[in-house]
Amino acid sequence: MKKRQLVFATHNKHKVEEVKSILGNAYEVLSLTDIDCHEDIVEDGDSFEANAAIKAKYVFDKYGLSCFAEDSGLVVPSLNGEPGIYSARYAGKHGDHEANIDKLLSNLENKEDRKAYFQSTIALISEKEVQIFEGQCHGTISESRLGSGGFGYDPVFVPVGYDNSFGELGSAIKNEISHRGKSMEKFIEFLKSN
Ligand code: ITT
Repeated sequence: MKKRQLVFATHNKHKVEEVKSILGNAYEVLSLTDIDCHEDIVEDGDSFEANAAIKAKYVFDKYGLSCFAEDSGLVVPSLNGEPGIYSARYAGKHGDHEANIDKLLSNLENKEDRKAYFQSTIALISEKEVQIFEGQCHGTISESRLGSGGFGYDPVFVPVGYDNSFGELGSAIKNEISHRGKSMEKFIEFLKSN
């Protein structure tokens, strides 16, 4: 049987890998590279939801393809919600994960409250209708990097109930408990019922 194709409007190859692994074999996931879209989509919304919808709408309007996009980030309440929607470019350059972690650790140096959560917001668009699916994963920010697996802030994020960071826990555990795992679970339920 031919697999159902899903276009995932992202340039982030780590997200693609995680989403493919969470979705399993039932779907074929096409990234922006796969559909030959190499433009930078300007994410100028003021929320995760707005930015996810901007990415999905861009692809829908330009290519006429139903697709989904995900906007995610790390929220640290004691830093007034930073880095939040600016997580990918917290230290200035988009996707400079090492510099982003350095800035986060430095800003948390004198803070007792190191609680944080990851947010994942998926926007699915088909025939102009947008559906939103959300997931969160709570934890704390470690004093220094622990492990080197995953991507982004994974080496400094220790999820509730664990002593290890996402950088140490491996993809199977991460996908089970992560923000993306949770938003994808709701997304998959929706796909199954439609
Ligand atoms: P696309 O917009 O192309 O999907 P992106 O990396 O720019 O890719 P976002 O704008 O959604 O994606 O920013 C997400 C950032 O949040 C990401 O670059 C990391 O810094 C952080 N982040 C999100 N999920 C994460 C995760 O599971 N582990 C570690 N960091 C994560």
